[in-house]
Amino acid sequence: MKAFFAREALLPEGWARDVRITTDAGGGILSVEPGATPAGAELLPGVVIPGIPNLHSHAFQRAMAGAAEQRGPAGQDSFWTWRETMYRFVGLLSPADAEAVAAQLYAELLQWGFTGVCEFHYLHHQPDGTPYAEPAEMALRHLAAARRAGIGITLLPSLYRHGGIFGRDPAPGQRRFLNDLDGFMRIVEHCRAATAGDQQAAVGLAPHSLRAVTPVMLAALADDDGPIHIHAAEQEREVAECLAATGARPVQWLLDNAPLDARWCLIHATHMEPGEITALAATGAVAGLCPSTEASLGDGIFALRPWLAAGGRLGIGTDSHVGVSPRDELRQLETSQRLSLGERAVASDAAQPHPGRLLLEAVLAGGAQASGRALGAIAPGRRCDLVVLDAEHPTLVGHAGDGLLDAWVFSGQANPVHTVICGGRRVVEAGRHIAGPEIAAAFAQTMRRLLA
Ligand code: NGQ
Ligand code: ZN
Repeated sequence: MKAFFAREALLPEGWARDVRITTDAGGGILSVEPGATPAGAELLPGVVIPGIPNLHSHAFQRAMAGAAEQRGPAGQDSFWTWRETMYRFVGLLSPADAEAVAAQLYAELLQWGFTGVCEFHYLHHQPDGTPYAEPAEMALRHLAAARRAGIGITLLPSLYRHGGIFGRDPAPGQRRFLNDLDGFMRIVEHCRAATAGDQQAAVGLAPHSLRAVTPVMLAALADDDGPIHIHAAEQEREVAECLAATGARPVQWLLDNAPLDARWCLIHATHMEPGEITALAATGAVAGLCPSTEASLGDGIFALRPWLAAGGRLGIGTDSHVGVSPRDELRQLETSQRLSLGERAVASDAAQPHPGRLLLEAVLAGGAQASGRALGAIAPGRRCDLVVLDAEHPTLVGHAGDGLLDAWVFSGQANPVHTVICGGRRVVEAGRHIAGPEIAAAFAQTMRRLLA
């Protein structure tokens, strides 16, 4: 048994002082005692908040962050031209590359305070589409990277069969993604076997999108215990294609045809009509928001206010990894609302005037639900995932409580995360990942080759 001690920590009941947190050998929290003494405990140097779940990652895209920004030859760039670039890039990645890139990404996520990642993984096969000898090779590389970096992971093998709604032929650039249901389930089973008994890992399912699966396939996955993640309603064109093919918008189609409930996470859900917002919120499904990627790809602005008013659950992901910090995702989420509404402090209500606190608590709960793991709170039975903010850092000094969370989210560019504990293990010290240099060296080697 190990014990940590925090002078100040955010517990489910609110801010508490002199908190002693004991853990079991597997990295779960056994007890949380405010008003305790530090005797025999490791002192956490700062203000302690729960580690934040990242509910949407395509780790390999970390390697193309910043490399797909220029105007295309057709003179107009969009989500769809970015996707062409991404498909070309996909062809270059070996399993070792994928692992090196993922390890770098996961170390970065930890340094910024993400302690769990949902890896929405569809890059399954060799460049010509032939499965690897181990069909889950690429997924297992991500598991290896997560273990190396010390981050918790929810592997979400993705079912990808078609190239457009519903049942269009896939494009050559999608070859590495494709499986039939049997091939897909084999990958899921191998992921489950590799993570059995591992408290730092879980496995869910990810039908990629209504563009990639058929209604029959979706129905076959919908019995699973979850989590079940699916991209939905990210781009206007996708909404128009779904309307033309089915007579319904993507979220409405899912409401009508899939048993949406708390197992589900709809990634993006950017374009919803008011009726879709209230109906989706009522299912208990999580909206998986990826603000920096949604801005980068020109997706649109999520309707945060009506979603919150309807009691909608939400979490954040870094998706294409143009951003890698919870701070930036939360800032972008609130700031995009300000730009579109001409107001400030949109993510607030009478009970909680601080957007920093309101958004943090929302994404802890929604992110934990979407991860299918015991995350998101400093409480017995949860994973011991702790982020220690350096209260003496110039970004935070003089702030306290909810005001300190606002300062963390909305002020400056530096990173005031000092220490990160993940599954009871110290993985970031003095702002640096403990294996950072070795992980970065392997990443640099891969990047020089990929971009040469
Ligand atoms: C993805 N990314 O699966 O990586 C997608 C692009 C698609 C985002 N949507 C591919 N941000 O949706 O077809
Ligand atoms: Zn995605």
